[in-house]
Amino acid sequence: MRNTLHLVLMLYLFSCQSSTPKREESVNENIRLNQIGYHPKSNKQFILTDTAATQFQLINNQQETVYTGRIMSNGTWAPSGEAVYMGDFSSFEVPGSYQIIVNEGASYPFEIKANLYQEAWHASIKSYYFQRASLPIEKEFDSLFHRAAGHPDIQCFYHPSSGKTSGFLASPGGWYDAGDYGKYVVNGALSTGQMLLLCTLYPQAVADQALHIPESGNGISDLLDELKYELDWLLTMQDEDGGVFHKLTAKNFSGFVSPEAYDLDRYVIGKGTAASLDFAAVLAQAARLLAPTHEFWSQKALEAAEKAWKWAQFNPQVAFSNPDDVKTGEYGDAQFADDFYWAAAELYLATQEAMYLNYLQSNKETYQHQLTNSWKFFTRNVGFASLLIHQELIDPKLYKTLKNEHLLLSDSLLEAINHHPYRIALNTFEWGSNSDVLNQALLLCLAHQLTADEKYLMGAEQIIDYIFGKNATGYSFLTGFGSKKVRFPHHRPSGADQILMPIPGFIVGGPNGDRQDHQEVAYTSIFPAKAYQDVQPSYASNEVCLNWNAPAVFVLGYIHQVRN
Ligand code: G3I
Ligand code: 9MR
Repeated sequence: MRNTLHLVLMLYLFSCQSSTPKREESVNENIRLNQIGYHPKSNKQFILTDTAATQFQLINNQQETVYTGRIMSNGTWAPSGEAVYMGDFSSFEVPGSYQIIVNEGASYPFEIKANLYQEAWHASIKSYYFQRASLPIEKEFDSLFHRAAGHPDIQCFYHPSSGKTSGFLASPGGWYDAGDYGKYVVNGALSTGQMLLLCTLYPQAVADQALHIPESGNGISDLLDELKYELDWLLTMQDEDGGVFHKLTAKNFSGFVSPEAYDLDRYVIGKGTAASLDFAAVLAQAARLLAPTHEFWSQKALEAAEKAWKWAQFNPQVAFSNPDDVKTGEYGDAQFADDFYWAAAELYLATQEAMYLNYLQSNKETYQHQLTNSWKFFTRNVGFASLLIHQELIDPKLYKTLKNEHLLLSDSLLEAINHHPYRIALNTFEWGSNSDVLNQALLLCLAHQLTADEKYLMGAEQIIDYIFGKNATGYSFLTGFGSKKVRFPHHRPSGADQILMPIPGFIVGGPNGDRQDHQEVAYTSIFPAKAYQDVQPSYASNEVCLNWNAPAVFVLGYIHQVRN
């Protein structure tokens, strides 16, 4: 069976390669553009390096030149070590299939069309289904990537750091965090919270049955169903006293084995302020959203959230760091102001109780976007976003202040984009840099939602161009999509399944100048914006992760809603 699949895939890949490009010239990889394409109304730019060209042509699939434009210099960019040039064909709006042609060759083919991102967006959500622990991925829901259930997690040991000394915890379900099989509260809560923001704005954006998952057909949005799979797991991580355990992992990362082949004991590890507050925040957020469809569940979720908040009031400084015998992901965070803020915001919106509002008013958080480690800092932005989306529930003065600050931040991002050789707003490339650009795009989408000013939407789209190939590596960073595809992500299920292609719908970490895996991986460039290797051992540039996909789900979904 696997051999037949292999053959089918080889034929598939071969047919893709032989049908593109249409021009005889081979593809010039120095032309970097959005390999999915462009919406007719969006900015349409591409980047060019190593060129003497002064002009470009846009050709259609009959090889006719439909547009000619000038190549301009965007200056040099230190993070990639390149002289960067750009072409712009924004005014050309005719749907169709095209290529860019310059002296040195042709680009990958791409499309101009409406409804551009639906497929990529749905895949980015369905990736969470493939991350489900304790459940088989049924053939019925994916004929290629089906697999047996992994990690029942019904009898997990308590590590001493959890504060418990005997017994077991039943903690089934939830999503694997990333390429590893750990389940981490802080990161799971943040990722779920970011996607719940999209559900708040567009509750019906993902219809029931749109994703083809086990819950499809139950009358509820498939996105909400997918998020509830994680929320139900989060509920199992609360201790009787209201505090929330930090993570459920083995003591070490496993080898590249499939979920069902996993054989390391699982432990409930740590209990702390960040986990408790992020749990409180996301469950209060979900309680509000799921109340119409899951009334009883919502009451329980809100009670759990309030209990976790109370625990954090009495335990406001319990930081987590890995015990000596634990080597899995840390998600360490010793600053809790942002977590308190997010939790207070969601609890206020869910209950309208004055104490939460008092907290927000007397503990103002700086309105900024700190880069890298979004689970550490971005939680405050989820709180801001929830408050802004619920203008009707908050004090007009608070709304006005938050809105002004949001637009100031968004304007500074747009300013940075307009002066950036690659038309993005990032110059520092660390672990998970793709999530940094995506979180910037999320902020711009919200600015568009608050103002209906197209410039913010265009900024978000330019950032998405980067994700799908208009970047210094030329890769399209969502698995399964684009012409220059990621093939070997650091993702255990994809690595262990004998299938040539990785599971689709995952955003990989992206360029990382720190290259923490340099002993295992030979990087072909040490320029930070090019420090990316599509090889399985590259955990520092090519892993996948819940909190890297979540802003992609939000941004692709937002663009899909407002552009079509
Ligand atoms: O910010 C500093 C920078 O100032 C300094 O120059 C640089 C020097 O190495 O380090 C930077 O911090 C790094 C940080 O990421 C931000 O880039 C840390 O060294 C680096 O260890 C840290 O990596 C984290 C990684 O786990 C290792 O703990 C990633 O942020 C985080 O996303 C990643 O998360 C893992 C989970 O632990 C386990 N599951 C997979 C997941 C994704 O890889
Ligand atoms: O495989 C691990 C990956 O899932 C984690 O995110 C990453 C975080 O540190 O660590 C990976 O494990 C590597 C370990 O940290 C160092 N030795 C090589 C391991 C991967 O082969």
